[in-house]
Amino acid sequence: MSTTATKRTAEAETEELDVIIVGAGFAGFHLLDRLRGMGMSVQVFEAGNGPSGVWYWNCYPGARVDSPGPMYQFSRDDLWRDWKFSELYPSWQEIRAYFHYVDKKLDLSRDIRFNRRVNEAEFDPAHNRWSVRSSDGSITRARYFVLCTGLGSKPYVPELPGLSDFAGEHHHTALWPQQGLDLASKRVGVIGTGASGVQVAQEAAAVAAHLTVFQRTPNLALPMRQRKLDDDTIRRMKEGYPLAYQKRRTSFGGFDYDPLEKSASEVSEDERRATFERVWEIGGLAPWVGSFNDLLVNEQSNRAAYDFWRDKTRARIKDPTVAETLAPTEPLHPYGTKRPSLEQNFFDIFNQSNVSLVDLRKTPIERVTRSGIKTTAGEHDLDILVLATGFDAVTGGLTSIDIHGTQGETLREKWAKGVRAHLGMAAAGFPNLLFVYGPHSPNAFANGPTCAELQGDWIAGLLNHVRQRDWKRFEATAPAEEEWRAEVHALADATLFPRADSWYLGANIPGKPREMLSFAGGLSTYMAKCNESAERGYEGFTIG
Ligand code: N01
Repeated sequence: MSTTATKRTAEAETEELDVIIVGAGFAGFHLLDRLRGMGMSVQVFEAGNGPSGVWYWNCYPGARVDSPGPMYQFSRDDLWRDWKFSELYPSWQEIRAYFHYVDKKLDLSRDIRFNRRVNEAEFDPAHNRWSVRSSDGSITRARYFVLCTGLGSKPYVPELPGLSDFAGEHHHTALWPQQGLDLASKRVGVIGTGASGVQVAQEAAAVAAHLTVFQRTPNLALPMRQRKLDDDTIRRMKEGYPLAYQKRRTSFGGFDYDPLEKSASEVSEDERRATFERVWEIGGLAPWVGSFNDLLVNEQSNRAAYDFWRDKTRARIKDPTVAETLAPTEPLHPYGTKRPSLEQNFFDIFNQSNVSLVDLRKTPIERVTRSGIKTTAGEHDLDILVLATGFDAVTGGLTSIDIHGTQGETLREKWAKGVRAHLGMAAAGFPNLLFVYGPHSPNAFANGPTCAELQGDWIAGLLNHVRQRDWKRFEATAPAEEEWRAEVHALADATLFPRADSWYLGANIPGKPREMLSFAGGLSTYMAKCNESAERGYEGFTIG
């Protein structure tokens, strides 16, 4: 922190806490409750004006989670017993309502400071304290600093020449106006066809005068199989919750199912087809992570899955040119190596007369003009431009805070040379700092609430261990984080993931090192390794 900032510390607030947490999403909520229950003084700093993490910011039309509601909540029975989502895949409105429900039940808000974005933090080695500065100028000190900023808290807006000239409204999906924006009877353009672009396009197609979707890479989206849940269905589903929550703690992806114990390469053509059909009917992420166990490692199996997806998808699209753009004969990247989104009628909207598709690979954007978008093929007049262009994912939420460690560099500077994060939760040179859902943890490959609970409990265990011994400081060692990095990369190299330019690899952000950011070995293996480290007295950390 600058000298000015340091001076301010003396003059301004001198509040001392045990723990500062950043972010009031699933991870922040879970840790606040756990650590407070251990008798620690804890405060959560949250940039939004309310809880729910990404769901506070992502309130664009159609935003909804693509984990089923029973999995997308805390596993505590005192919480799930009295809660019900009305749809299998809940909307942002219902998820926000869920957070308010949990907040009230656990009385969390009294320790959350909303509208406080944390901008800067510095470790003071003389006192083993973090000084944390937030957007209102206040500085708070704490023994431990825990970042629960999530995967997608730093929106990415690409450099589009002329964007500021646009006369209509333009918004990134994750910075959507809280008061909403009416798309009805407007000419709407959507740039990007990731999960956000797919969802907003589906809604816009239903009400807009015209919708133009600007696609650079096809989304190998899977059928969501959304449905309403009546009370009777919910009651029956709840009978299975205890087992499902037990299962999700030990599964590969933090869901109540695992990939099949069979590879697509070992079965007959008929069996392969029948299995693809079966998981397709289940829908959701099942055709991705509930299917054959070699789809993401074996090229032939992967191609079979792609061909199945392509044929199913093309059958829904009337115009052959549009079909070839949305679901090409030859895949642009292996199936499932970019995050498949869940769609309800995404491919059908292109049969409507008010929807058109622009293939940016053939006709790239030249510039944004006052009245719309000019591609190499012509102009598209728009009233509203939606930037569904994604995030500086996984690391962006952490590196956008100026976090000064003990080696004279910020976390951003350290990771500009490639991520190093022991067990995906701690970094050498940054004592008493931990992060949940961070790089080199299973983040992108694990259901959020499961990960929040498991990593949160592990972190609570570490802090308890340190506190009981009255130790002042813990820190990941440099060799441990190098070893962990090598393991993360080796796991990724054994898969097809490195063959796609995805946010899993940071490849969507110009200048970001291209490297695997997620532990691809599964949540259960990951937690076993974390627990092994704990059993050996937190191997890979210096504590004292
Ligand atoms: O972002 P994305 P997202 N010109 O990075 C395109 C979670 N999430 O917000 O693929 C033109 O996936 C880019 O094109 P390309 C979920 O984990 C979950 O949609 O790089 N296009 C891509 O099509 C998800 O995976 C939910 O060629 C440009 C799109 O923008 C993650 O967040 C809902 C461009 C970005 O897609 C991110 O999803 C929403 C440019 N200059 C998000 N730059 C649910 O739970 C980028 N693009 C349902």
